[in-house]
Amino acid sequence: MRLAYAVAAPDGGAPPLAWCGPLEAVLERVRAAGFEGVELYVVDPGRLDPVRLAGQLGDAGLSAAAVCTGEVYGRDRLYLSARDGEVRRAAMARSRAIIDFAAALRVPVNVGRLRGPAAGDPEAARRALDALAELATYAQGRGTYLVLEPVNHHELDLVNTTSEGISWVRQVNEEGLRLMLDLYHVHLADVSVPAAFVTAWAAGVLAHVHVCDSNRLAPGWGHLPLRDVLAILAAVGYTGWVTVECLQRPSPEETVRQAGSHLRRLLEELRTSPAGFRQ
Ligand code: LER
Ligand code: MN
Repeated sequence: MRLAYAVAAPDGGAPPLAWCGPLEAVLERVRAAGFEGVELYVVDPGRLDPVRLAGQLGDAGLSAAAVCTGEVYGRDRLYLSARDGEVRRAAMARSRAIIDFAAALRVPVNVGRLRGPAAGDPEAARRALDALAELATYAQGRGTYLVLEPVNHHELDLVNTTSEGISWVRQVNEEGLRLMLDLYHVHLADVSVPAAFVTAWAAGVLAHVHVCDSNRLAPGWGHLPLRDVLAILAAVGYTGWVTVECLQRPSPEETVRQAGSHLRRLLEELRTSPAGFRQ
């Protein structure tokens, strides 16, 4: 598995769960903290040049891991389940533009809050599923795919648990839609954190992972069973990205250092003494 850190693309967004700042300096610190990649938070792809960004990442010795779309809902309130056709069409147009951007970087696109809520509307799930099917086909045609992220019930009421996520991926049944798990949402929504990761892997759909700690701070500053999750991912042979997506508190500089050193220490323990990993 490869470690990435969430970073805001320079498009005017200010995501609370990613490092927002002058890109060159941010990338240098992310690399220095031991990360191999960045997951780019994108809200307005029209303001971005993927070729220039790819060059900046390469210069910093980093790869792009994925594109995260949470702020399309969080800031601009565009979402795929919207009853209002204009909001839905705008969400689709923005999603296609983000897929184009991600395809140029050869990375998948996260669909977390972007799918939107149901808010008591029995037709909302159908609209979101239809939109996902259309976008999955669009992504596949451009050589990439979407990763659907179950999100806890405090944020959304549509696809909260891992089994709901697996069920949606199966219903859409397109190569262009897979599943991702965010440890924070899993611990709030699922019965068992380890079982969620094992089940998603066994279903053959797990393609991306987000981590943080129980308080949404950097890994190691709370009490989530991150060690167990990494042990499971290593044991099953997961080779995808694990992105740190957390509150940038007390500062992004301290957060990235804590996240990098904690994760690298856990992975080193796992590599050198897998049998004793849980002690
Ligand atoms: C938000 O809680 C989140 O986890 C993002 O990855 C997607 O919106
Ligand atoms: Mn997430």
